[in-house]
Amino acid sequence: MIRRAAIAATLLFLLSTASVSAAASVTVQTVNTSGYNPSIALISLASTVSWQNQSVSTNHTTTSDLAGLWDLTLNHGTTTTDLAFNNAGSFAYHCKIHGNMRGTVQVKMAASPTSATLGTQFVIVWAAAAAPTGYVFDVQRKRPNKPFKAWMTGVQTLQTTFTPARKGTFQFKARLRKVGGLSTGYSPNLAITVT
Ligand SMILES: [Cu+2]
Repeated sequence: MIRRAAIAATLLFLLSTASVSAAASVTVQTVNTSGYNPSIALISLASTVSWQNQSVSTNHTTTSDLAGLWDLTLNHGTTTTDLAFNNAGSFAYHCKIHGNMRGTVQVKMAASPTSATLGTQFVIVWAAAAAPTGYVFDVQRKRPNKPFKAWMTGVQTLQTTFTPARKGTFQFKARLRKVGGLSTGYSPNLAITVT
């Protein structure tokens, strides 16, 4: 799910498939042991979270709550550690040294276009790179005036095409799930509008 220094390649892939641009990276600072600032980092698919440890003497970690996704030491002395997130979802993490330090990385889905007339084919994207080995994606869809329902469950594809059969706002959200195990939270909702 996570790659260091592979952002350019990922972006090229994303642009070529869905014409979606990623937002700039978000910087999360640790000044002392009180927590991560901001505690919620909202990023576009394939964007980067840059953790900056501003402490003179205290090390921290950024460690995914879902064991094994990532576990990095943030060394003291204003060092920076970058991670790119290539799967949509809500990724809770913590510091292994200071248990009260908790944060979340929210990775948005993408669509192209995001608004179009009836009959248009949309590309709905929940990943810019394959899920880690042993993981799959769950994607839910919300039709106009209906609740969210399972749409793609346990898939390994990164995106799909979707041609809505009616006008209105459709929404989507995705998560990463370990086969037979725990999952991340769902991503923020992605909305497309059919006029
Ligand atoms: Cu810490």
